[in-house]
Amino acid sequence: MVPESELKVAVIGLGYIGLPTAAVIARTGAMVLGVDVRDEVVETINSGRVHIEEIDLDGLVSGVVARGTLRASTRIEPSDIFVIAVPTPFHDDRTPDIGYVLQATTTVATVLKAGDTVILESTSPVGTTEKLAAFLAQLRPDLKVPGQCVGTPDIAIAYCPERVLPGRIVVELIDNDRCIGGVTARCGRKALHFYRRFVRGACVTTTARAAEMTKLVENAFRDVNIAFANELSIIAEGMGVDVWEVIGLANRHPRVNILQPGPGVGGHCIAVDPWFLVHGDPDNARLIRTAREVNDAKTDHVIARAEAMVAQAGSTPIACLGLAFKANIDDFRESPALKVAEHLARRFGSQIRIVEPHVATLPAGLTEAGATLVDIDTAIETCSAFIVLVDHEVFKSIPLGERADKHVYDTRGIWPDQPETAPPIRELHRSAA
Ligand code: SAJ
Repeated sequence: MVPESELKVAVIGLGYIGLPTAAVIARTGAMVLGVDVRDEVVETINSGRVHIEEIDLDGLVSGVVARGTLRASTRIEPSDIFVIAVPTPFHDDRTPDIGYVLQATTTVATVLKAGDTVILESTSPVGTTEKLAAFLAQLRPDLKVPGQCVGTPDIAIAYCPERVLPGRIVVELIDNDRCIGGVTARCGRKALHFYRRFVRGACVTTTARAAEMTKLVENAFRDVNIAFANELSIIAEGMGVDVWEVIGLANRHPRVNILQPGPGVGGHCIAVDPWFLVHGDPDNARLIRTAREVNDAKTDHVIARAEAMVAQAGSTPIACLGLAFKANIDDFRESPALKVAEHLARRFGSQIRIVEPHVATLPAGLTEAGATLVDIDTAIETCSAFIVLVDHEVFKSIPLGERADKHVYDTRGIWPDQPETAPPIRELHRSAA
């Protein structure tokens, strides 16, 4: 094994996963080069700062940059290990787009040499790592590529999905188990040695296809379970029952563990990845597709109820609490809260006030529609109606649940002790009796 201080690692893609991964590897003493196409991201990191909000990431990055074990560049350099952590979005028709993975592969191919290891971490449709190998073989016919050659390959290729939870990324990068899928068993073993340098959790090897599917299955599992909670919330609303109370009671059963309903599912993972499975087998992925549809439909349901509430509240200012896709983070990707707020702002314009403690300015769409960003105290003073879209910790301490003079629509159940929170009508129009 190459000694820690001499190991050169290139991490391609310095986003929510790539940057923390690069920093955690750099902390072990390896020399890490982070590569990104965005000049401003490279400059920010090289000055010891971060462009994303994530607990403990700023201190970690400033430390490894100061120590000289992490630096960023827009250009790749020869390395021993290449970790690809670029986005894998879907096209408008929801078919997977692995364009960034192939682009990163082209970049790696320019400096790849015998003995190197290429690891894909991006969430990918089953078969992507094999495609990456075939593509590399085309780009570098001088190298023996695993799965594409006879005899011992010159390089190793593996798939190892990230599984970290935004808000806990730095901890989970080290503590979570890793599932490492080699294109061949030898590739898996080489990648395993690398992950053992910085992962405390168990590292388990398998095939690349199984590792790819495992990642998709994990997120589809969560999506299906959230869909169950969201479906329950609409059924309970129609029956005049507090869904959070029912879930709390049902979860007292030793084998029941229902998740929490909300305004829909956001983020770049759970709202996207299940479609990769559906695309892989459209005829049989029936439950997975339905779960996606149920979760998306929950956002439309919340929009309709919120619109009814605003219309009934008259021309008074309305506060939307939260824009992020989930609690205590600044990430708005695929955020149902943002979708609801944008919809309300387009319809009700300057009547809409946004409270989002994690940002200094509103996204352009909201500002253009006339919505304004206010702090929570201003909202309490000036707004008569509140729509809770994100369960940020700071909102939980607001005593709005006890204010009979405010209309409240709490889509996250952050004031669960208030019997009025969930049932229909009273939930929406809790005004002075
Ligand atoms: N949500 C609910 N109810 C719940 C739990 C979540 O409505 O009970 C919503 C959240 O508000 C959010 C969305 O679901 O809008 C997703 O949030 P999340 O916390 O479930 O997951 P992510 O997207 O932050 O991270 C997930 C994680 N996957 C799993 O838990 C199986 C994480 O471990 C993955 O690494 C990450 O996706 C990823 O990158 O794939």
